[in-house]
Amino acid sequence: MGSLKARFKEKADSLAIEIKDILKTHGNKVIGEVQLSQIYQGMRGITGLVSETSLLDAQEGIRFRGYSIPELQEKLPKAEGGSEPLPEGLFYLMLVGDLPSANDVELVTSNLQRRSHVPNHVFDTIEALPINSHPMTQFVVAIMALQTESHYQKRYAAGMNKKDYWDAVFDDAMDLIARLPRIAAYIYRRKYKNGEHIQPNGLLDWAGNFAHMLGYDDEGFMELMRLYMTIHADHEGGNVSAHTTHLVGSALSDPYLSFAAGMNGLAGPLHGLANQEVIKWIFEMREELNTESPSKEQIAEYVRKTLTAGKVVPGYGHAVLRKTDPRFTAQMEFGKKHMPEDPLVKTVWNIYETVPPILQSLGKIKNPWPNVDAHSGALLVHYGMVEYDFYTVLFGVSRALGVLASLCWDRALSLPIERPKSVTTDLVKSWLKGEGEIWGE
Ligand code: CMX
Repeated sequence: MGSLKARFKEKADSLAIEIKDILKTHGNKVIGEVQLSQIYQGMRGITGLVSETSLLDAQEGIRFRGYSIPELQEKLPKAEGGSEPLPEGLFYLMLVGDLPSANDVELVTSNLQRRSHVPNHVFDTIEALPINSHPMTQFVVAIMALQTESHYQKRYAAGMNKKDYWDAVFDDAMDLIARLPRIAAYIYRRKYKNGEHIQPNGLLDWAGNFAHMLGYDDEGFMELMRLYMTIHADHEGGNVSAHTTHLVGSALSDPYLSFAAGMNGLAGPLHGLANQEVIKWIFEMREELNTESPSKEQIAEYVRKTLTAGKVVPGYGHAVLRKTDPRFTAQMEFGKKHMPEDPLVKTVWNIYETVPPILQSLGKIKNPWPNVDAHSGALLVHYGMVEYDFYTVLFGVSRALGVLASLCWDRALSLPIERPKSVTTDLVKSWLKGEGEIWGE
């Protein structure tokens, strides 16, 4: 079997032919209708994108190339002595579409190790930022500084044939995934550990080495990182970080520009930043109530207070999901196995029993159940990572696996520049008076 790049290209070429055929025969097939309310309400429920790497079902949750999270935990190769999947294996699965063997994953790990050098000017750029800059700001600035290394940008400037776009995107995607843990760990050690940096350990897997560079060599934390990097990697194509990366990439911006844009979206509190908001909210609750272990009644009272103050309960609700997020469940299982008596983790479980009926009683929230962000912070705090404003960077490193695999597919399938139609309310009003023609009628 050839290299990962060759396997990807083979799969992409065959799907491109299939898609051409599908569109030739069924291109006019109507797959849905759009109501006026949807264009004012975040395009919720409008199918308008193709993303090959994963698919979200409102009731069942995420499946990566058809595999649920428990199935990934069972079928993907693991580190020696470990029981959580190696995220490099998920990357392979999302990119190629087949489950990797242990040898396939080893090859991805060593390929990433070879590509992991971060040039000094990236660290200098991070150092130029005030230390109190938010870690996500430092992360995005560092990704932009790293853009000097883009194969795509250089080859495009030299007149690359459009048939080769995918090839340059593939190399940039691999380089970025290889280098992001080093950059993220640098930001963490700079901001919270007096700039005492830790050199990579080339004998470790991608997530294990990330844990090591962050300063956590505990095997439990390494296992948590493997699970964390796996479950946060992708959530189909319409979420803000995935959609933004795809959209910016559609203008043929290189993967560094596209991924940095996606990370700016991930930094929003309704998206990835919710993971820091959850722990901040729980810490504030504990401080206000002066207890490490608030009762369910106290939690309920605090939730009502949060809602009355016009704030969201972080970690709850979802634009597509309509049940408990299986990514929450996977983390709950991890907690039961590794830290069942941890008071913060138990508080997360008590919140899970308390919040949904309260949100449900409001009558307007479509999904009262927890999402991925409701649990992750408590597991990190257990191992000593209490600096919650760093959490979204961890999410970002993981999300690179999904959105960059998708970007490879975008260019390999030659998807065009994205450009949906927008309208003004004046035009809507004229439609309603019967004066204008509504598209599609
Ligand atoms: N707490 C309080 N109110 C909530 C809520 C929550 N957790 N979730 C939804 N609502 C409110 C909405 O703000 C909206 O109120 P208004 O009508 O007054 O504007 C109403 O309920 C209806 O919203 P919805 O259709 O159920 O939810 P949306 O699809 O619009 O939004 C989401 C989805 C995730 C942004 C929202 O549930 C939310 O803000 N949750 C808290 C933040 C969070 O955990 N985000 C992380 C999501 C996962 C991720 O991307 O990482």
